[in-house]
Amino acid sequence: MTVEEDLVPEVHAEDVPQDVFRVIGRVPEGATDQEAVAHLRAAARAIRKRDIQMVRAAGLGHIGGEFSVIDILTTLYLDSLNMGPELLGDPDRDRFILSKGHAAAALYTTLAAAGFIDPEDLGTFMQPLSMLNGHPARTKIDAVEASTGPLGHGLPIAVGTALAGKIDGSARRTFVVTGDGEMQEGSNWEALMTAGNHGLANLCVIVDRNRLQQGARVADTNDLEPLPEKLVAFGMEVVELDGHDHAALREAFANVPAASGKPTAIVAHTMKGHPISFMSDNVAWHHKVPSPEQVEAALTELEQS
Ligand SMILES: Cc1ncc(C[n+]2csc(CCOP(=O)(O)OP(=O)(O)O)c2C)c(N)n1
Ligand SMILES: [Mg+2]
Repeated sequence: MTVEEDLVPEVHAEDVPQDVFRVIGRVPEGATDQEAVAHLRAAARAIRKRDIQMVRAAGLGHIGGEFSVIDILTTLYLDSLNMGPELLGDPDRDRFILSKGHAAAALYTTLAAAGFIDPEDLGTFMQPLSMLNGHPARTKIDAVEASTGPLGHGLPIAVGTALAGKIDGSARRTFVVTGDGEMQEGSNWEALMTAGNHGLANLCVIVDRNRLQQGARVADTNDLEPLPEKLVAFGMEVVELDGHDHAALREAFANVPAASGKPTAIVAHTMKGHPISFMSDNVAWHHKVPSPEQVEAALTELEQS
């Protein structure tokens, strides 16, 4: 079997369970910190379960980078963003851009959990004429603020979006998630330089620091370190945290805009494939499709997580 055959297997959707997925909704108003974190943990578990089923059913996807970013997406959409389906027409809503657009299935599942898209539509992921393309399309989904996929574009778009918000005198904030391998693209550093120069305090850049890119470790390809120091030098307010810690993520997002007036850059330490034992921190799982047995094993691990 060639590597490509291994990566793009013949799939039969009926081979794997397709759970009924329902809108989960935001952390309820007035929830304690503990209740909020419990809500987000349960939501992230459900999102991972549906995501892996979608990837198996489609025979395509990027499960490693999806599982590394799901806790970040869940915290943003179900708690931190001033953004909900009823606010889509409000120019002062917060904005979110998934610059690492290959993690689209994680975004779609989170958008369904938050009520932006019909959970039923998740079953169409990657099918002909589906709005759920392999990479998010602004032209197909209202809640997608920018089409992404080619790496190195989402952060520059987010900087323009944040600059527009500042010019408008709006309180809206712009959040963007980049991959760490993606930070090797020079366009990101031009964008950061602009954000620092313009003091875009309404911008929050989250680097999904899973230390892996496609087929290799970031450090073995084009090392980013010392990443926090570089971000400071570009004028950022830098926060380092565990990107799977919902409490830490909530606190960091709540602190945007930073009192210093600088843009915020969050280095979110994550694991690709988290928390699945045979995927976590394993370079093979960038876009490998799990077998039905691996889906079952992952679902069991998620139940116990
Ligand atoms: C400009 C560009 N070059 C190459 C690719 C193919 N590609 C998709 S994902 C990826 C690796 C990205 O690694 P990283 O940013 O670390 O993402 P993560 O580890 O979170 O999946 C590559 C090279 C692309 N989408 N865009
Ligand atoms: Mg990475």
